[in-house]
Amino acid sequence: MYLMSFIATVMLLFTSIANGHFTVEHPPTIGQFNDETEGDHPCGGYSPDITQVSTTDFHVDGDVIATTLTHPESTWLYRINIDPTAQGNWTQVWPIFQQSGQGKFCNPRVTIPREFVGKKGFLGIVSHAVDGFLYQCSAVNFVKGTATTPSDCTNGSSVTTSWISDDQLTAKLNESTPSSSKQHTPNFAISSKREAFQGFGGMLTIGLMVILGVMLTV
Ligand SMILES: *[C@@H]1O[C@H](CO)[C@@H](O)[C@H](O)[C@H]1NC(C)=O
Ligand SMILES: *[C@@H]1O[C@H](CO)[C@@H](O)[C@H](O)[C@H]1NC(C)=O
Ligand SMILES: *[C@@H]1O[C@H](CO)[C@@H](O)[C@H](O)[C@H]1NC(C)=O
Ligand SMILES: [Cu+2]
Repeated sequence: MYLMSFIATVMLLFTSIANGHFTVEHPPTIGQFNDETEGDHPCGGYSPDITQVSTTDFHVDGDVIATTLTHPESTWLYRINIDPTAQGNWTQVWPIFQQSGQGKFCNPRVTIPREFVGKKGFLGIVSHAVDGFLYQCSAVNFVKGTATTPSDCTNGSSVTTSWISDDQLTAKLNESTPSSSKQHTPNFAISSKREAFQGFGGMLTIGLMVILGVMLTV
């Protein structure tokens, strides 16, 4: 009985640590999704070139941003720029907000200043969660009008949101260089810890903990 619940607890712990960070359903992101480099500014480990990527139309009077969060909580920044390599000079396009609860969050009415119509650029989504900052980018073509909301634009049943301020996220509007500096170090440390946990080290730790559990219960 004790053993069963102990093992269940260990497995639960393992599952929560092995989870990814977040993904974007809409608009489509650029570059291969990589969980390990999602903390790399500006696009999660992908160095974009607007001349090399295909763009998705994004309607300035209202369009959809849909994400799936695999952390229990995150604050979010939506930002755009028209730099060919997505460096700096970002414009914020939605107030920073906090999501509580894992799962899908679909925002069907993100608006963009009309001066961007006819321009190609990037929509960047930044998550500030328990293991630091995480990034994804979509390459977009800003067009007039309002998008129709797709039927899969839904919110997870346990997801709630609230307005919040987050100075560190706001500072990301001015960040231009890829974060190879000290700022990235805490992120890296956590991500390598997670990697180790997922690998052999993790199995060994869990094995030892289970053995310990057996010894404690008999
Ligand atoms: C920053 O972006 C805005 C709008 O995208 C543009 O008008 C402005 O010239 C840019 N500034 C710099 C320094 O590139
Ligand atoms: C998701 O929830 C937000 C508010 O938290 C709401 O503005 C939005 O419309 C919801 N999305 C859908 C698809 O209902
Ligand atoms: C971005 O940098 C400019 C110039 O250095 C500064 O005036 C502005 O306040 C900064 N914005 C944010 C959001 O940090
Ligand atoms: Cu994460």
